[in-house]
Amino acid sequence: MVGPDGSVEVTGAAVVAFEVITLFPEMFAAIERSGITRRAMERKLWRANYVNPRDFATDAHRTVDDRPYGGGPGMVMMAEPLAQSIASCRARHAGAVKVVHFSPAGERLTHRRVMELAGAQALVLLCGRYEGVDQRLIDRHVDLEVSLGDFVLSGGELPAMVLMDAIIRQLPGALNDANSAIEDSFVAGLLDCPHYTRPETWEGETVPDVLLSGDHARIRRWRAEQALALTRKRRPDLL
Ligand code: 9D3
Repeated sequence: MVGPDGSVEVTGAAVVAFEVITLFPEMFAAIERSGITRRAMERKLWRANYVNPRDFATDAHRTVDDRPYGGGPGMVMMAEPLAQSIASCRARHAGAVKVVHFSPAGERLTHRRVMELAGAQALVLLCGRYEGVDQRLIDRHVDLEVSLGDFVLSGGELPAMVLMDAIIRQLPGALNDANSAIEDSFVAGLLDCPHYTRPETWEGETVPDVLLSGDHARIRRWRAEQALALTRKRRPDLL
């Protein structure tokens, strides 16, 4: 509901609780402190709790990783501190929670998966570091493994924030302009048309005449043609 002061109030809407398991909780300031995600948090559309597996380590050095059985480079995250981290997350939620592990071996994240996960009440986001996580922990506790694509990152935190951002902007009331999320999903399947704003001439380049015509039917048609042409050129796989 839009109030007289332009504020957007959402009552009884879906609220997503994220339980984030990470060695670097401070990274998540990126979505808590800025932009749409910050505003959605202020509107209480989502909340996050951060669990550091180091808090469940048992030695003086608070060790959470160890050398891989069979040898090889790098270190592996130990199962027990992660199992206890997941248990502490589950304990905060009455209903079912879904455990998502971010891994280069996961399935590629898609809009379809984002929408499915946006319906969850609580998501446990397990962010790995080092070479990976002990496979027994994954087999026992993880419901879904997600990758962002075929490039190498330093850990699961940025992928977790990508998923959180994608979910949050889909929550009713997260965007001021009600049309934005609808149009996002309407055009899903096509790339967006080009956009222009003032000034009308910038460094000798003008805005396409049609956008200044005021003929909204023509503008709609032009944008659809541009979107289709760009998709054919850049992402023919979408057609
Ligand atoms: C030597 C094999 N590497 C796997 C491709 C080792 C390795 C590299 C990077 C193991 C873990 C990582 C850390 N990456 C993630 O945790 C990760 C990730 C990514 O690197 N790319 C795309 N999506 C994701 S989701 C989590």
